[in-house]
Amino acid sequence: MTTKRENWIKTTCAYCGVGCGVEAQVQSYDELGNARVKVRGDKTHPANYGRLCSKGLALGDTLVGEGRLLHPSIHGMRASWDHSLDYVAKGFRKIIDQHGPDSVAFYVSGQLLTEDYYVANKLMKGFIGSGNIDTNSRLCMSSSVAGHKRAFGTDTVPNVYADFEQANLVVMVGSNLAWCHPVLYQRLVAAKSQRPSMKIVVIDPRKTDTCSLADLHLPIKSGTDVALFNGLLAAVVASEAFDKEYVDRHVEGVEKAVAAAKVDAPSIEETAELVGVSCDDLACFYDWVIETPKTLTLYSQGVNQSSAGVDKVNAILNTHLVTGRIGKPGSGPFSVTGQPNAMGGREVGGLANTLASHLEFDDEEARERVSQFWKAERLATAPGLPAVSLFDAIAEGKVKAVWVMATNPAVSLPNADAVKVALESCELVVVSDCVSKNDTLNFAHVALPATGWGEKSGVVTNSERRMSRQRALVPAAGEAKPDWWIISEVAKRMGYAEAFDYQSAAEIFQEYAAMTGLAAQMGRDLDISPLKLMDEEDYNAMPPQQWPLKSPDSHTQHKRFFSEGGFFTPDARGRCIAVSYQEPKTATSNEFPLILNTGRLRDQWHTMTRTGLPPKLNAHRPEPELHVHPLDAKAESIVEGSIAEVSSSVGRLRVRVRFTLDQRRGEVYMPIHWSDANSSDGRVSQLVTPEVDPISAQPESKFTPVAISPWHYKSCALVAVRDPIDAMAYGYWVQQRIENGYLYYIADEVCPDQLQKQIERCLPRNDANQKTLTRLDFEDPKRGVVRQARFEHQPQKRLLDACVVGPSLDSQQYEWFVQILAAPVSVDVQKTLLSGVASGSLAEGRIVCACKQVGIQRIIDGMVQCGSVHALSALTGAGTGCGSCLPELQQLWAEHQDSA
Ligand SMILES: Nc1nc2c(c(=O)[nH]1)N[C@H]1C(S)=C(S)[C@@H](COP(=O)(O)OP(=O)(O)OC[C@H]3O[C@@H](n4cnc5c(=O)[nH]c(N)nc54)[C@H](O)[C@@H]3O)O[C@H]1N2
Ligand SMILES: Nc1nc2c(c(=O)[nH]1)N[C@H]1C(S)=C(S)[C@@H](COP(=O)(O)OP(=O)(O)OC[C@H]3O[C@@H](n4cnc5c(=O)[nH]c(N)nc54)[C@H](O)[C@@H]3O)O[C@H]1N2
Ligand code: SF4
Ligand SMILES: [Mo]
Repeated sequence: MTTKRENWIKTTCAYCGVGCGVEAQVQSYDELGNARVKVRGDKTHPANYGRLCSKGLALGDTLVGEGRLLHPSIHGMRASWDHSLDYVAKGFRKIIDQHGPDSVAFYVSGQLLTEDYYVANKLMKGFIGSGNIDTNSRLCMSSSVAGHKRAFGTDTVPNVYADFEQANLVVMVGSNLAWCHPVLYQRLVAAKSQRPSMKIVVIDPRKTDTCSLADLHLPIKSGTDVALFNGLLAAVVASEAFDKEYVDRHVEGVEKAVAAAKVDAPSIEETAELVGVSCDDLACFYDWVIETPKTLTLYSQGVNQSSAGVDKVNAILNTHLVTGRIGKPGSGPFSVTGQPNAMGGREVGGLANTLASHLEFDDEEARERVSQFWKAERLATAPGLPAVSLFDAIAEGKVKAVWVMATNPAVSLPNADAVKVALESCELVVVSDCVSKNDTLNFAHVALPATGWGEKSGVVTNSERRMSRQRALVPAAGEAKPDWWIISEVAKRMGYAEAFDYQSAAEIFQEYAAMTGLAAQMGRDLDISPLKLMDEEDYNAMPPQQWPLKSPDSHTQHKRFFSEGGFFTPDARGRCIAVSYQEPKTATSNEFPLILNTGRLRDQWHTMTRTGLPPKLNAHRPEPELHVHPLDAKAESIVEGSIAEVSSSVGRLRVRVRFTLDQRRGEVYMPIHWSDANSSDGRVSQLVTPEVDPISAQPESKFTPVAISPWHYKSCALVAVRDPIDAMAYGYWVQQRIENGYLYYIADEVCPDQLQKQIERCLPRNDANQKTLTRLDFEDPKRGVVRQARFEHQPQKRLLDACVVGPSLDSQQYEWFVQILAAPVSVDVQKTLLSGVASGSLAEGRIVCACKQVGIQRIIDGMVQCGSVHALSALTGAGTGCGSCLPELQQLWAEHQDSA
């Protein structure tokens, strides 16, 4: 084994754009070759200084063989690498020869490493000669990219994480930081507890866990951010916060922007009315901004994923430009990135409308230099298709071959059913992934196994422009290969051997670093050219460092942009952009009266291919739920905890309903994580209409008009099994990975008796085993519920499977099912199965704290003994791991105080 046992290897987290430093230690390997890997935060890493969130801490538990794609296949048949690479190269070559370079495309991802991304971009734009490489960052960061370019001349994030600690006012817009960037949130919590005078404002239509830190929450109507920030712009320019000197020296376009803002926001009353918050709250927000030079505005998908995404971004940037509060300690606009290498993809030019290295297609000199640098045979001369149009073009047969890498578009693109139809009709679909099963792989003609986190090695760049190394910890699973290798091998087979003859990731990184020198010479912001001198050893030892990087050892300072102007526009002045509030492209109607908002959960990552594996990450929110204001639900005769049907103009699905006052009336919310791989109906993007921002082409993922209605099912079941069952036939099902097995939430239109028979038929039968099985049936005639369990006696007594079937199941009562296969067969288990009422260790309730596995029941019981959240945390253990559940603990505490 190549990994040294005692050594802690420094690497970077696989998930969000915070880019936390991780230290990992391989402890041992089991007989199946699965590594046991211990993970802790890297105290020396400037992104997290040792902290990790629940997902980061569980990274070691995702390094399991289960579900991995282990070897290449063509049309479902195992194939050698050699044959598969030839097949892909020939397939692409043939289509290009017949139909031209724009008849093929790559659809890539912010989960690729910089080296992978660089090579993919070079192959498509430099050698195939098409702009048709786009990335899932289109769905994520493209509005911020476009907004930055409009205001700054380049895609530059001006500030750094250290500003979180230095700000006196932090405004979070469309960001659920507590769940999506938990370690940054913890930095804010720590800063505020040290300096309670620091103020926090959250602007989000929903009341999220992030609001538990907020001094002010503005639950604006979805989509109205431009009006809100136009109001702010009008207010700041009329106040002492207007920095005339900075504006005179460094900013253009202020007058026009302010004039447009005043049309939108003639008075604070009218703005408050439009955005749907109280006049007092709005005035308070504006006053705080005016009186606080150290204001940091942090924003994310509530801003970007909108048909007015770019305007939202510029509305925010305008307020910073006119106050000169940009790139200074504690003040500036801060777009936080989503994926681990969202920023790296933007650097290399992975978006279809960027050429390479922050250089643009419309710049002839840039094209010439890039062409020379790459010795490109036929450099693309124009931008390619952005994601949504790309899949339209596939459906229309204009794009005939697509290679999908490290993303799951059949789940994550809007109008996801149409994406499936497009893939189905495509002549050649190649998918590189780490898992053997996801919704996109269902359409792959060629499936190529890629190395995943813990196996792969390269560079990622986080939200503050800091590049960190991901390092391999364990050997690749099966025949998996690094993405850069797969792409380069195909490139060689397409006839570009010289340009893609890479021996290592280090070599690619050196080339990329050298290329940024071109950009720097042409007056761009991105420059890491000194790193081209690194040799393999330097690369392996590379510490986290931030760009721009004028010399290899300048990584110790914090680097900010624009405090003294120096924008990357022809006249070096920043631009205020005149923007006006526009109603979202699709309006609600009588047919679709509610607005569907979509987003993330604390412990899941995207389509769950990794975070769906460790049972402890599934316990917090085991089933997809639609959050609805009770009055909206009651208006449609929908009951709390029941399953409703949700429909939009493009799709329809069934989902469990949860009432909450955290939703505005008229708006509902559903998480993005479930897919066909683990549910009948959880793929929320099948509802999302494919509207995009006219400038960035980023989809409007947070605003789809929908209707809800009750689904009249007659029976429900929970089934705990040791191996997966085929649940396809049921009207509604969700699969959850639990300790030692799987749990299925099932509902159907057949009566309970019939459902029970169906379930029995799909339970694993092993006739040889029948003699050693005990089967127990418990009936609860009052509730019409049947509980059933099968015990195995050899080789040891254990519960084989268990189910409960009835006309309706109050989920509160059956949370113990999650633990049933992990519990030893004790009196508690038998009693619980008999009565349906949990006792002993099964009485935990829904899990709140993922690290310490503390359930809601233990927390509620603990409240009576405790005088503070702190004491409650100490008593129950909740929040003493990564701390990501502390906001929820605080909410529960507040609710408890209220009811007391
Ligand atoms: N746990 C977890 N963390 C993640 C991820 C994950 O999958 N799971 N994914 C990562 C990725 S790739 C990304 S991009 C980030 C996303 O991070 P965030 O952007 O913080 O996450 P979201 O939940 O998508 O959306 C944020 C909030 O925008 C609000 N919102 C919706 N519409 C509007 C609006 O019109 N105006 C305003 N002001 N707010 C609105 C939503 O209610 C939601 O609470 O998270 C990253 N971190
Ligand atoms: N409705 C709605 N839709 C959304 C969003 C939303 O808020 N609402 N958010 C959007 C955003 S911001 C994002 S970022 C996207 C995310 O959406 P996706 O990118 O589609 O989601 P993931 O599950 O992260 O898909 C990554 C895939 O790559 C695989 N993978 C992981 N590592 C590697 C690797 O190293 N190499 C290769 N080849 N494969 C790898 C994983 O197994 C997985 O199948 O979803 C977007 N879609
Ligand atoms: S905040 Fe959590 S998910 Fe994000 S990088 Fe840090 S540990 Fe990973
Ligand atoms: Mo994202």
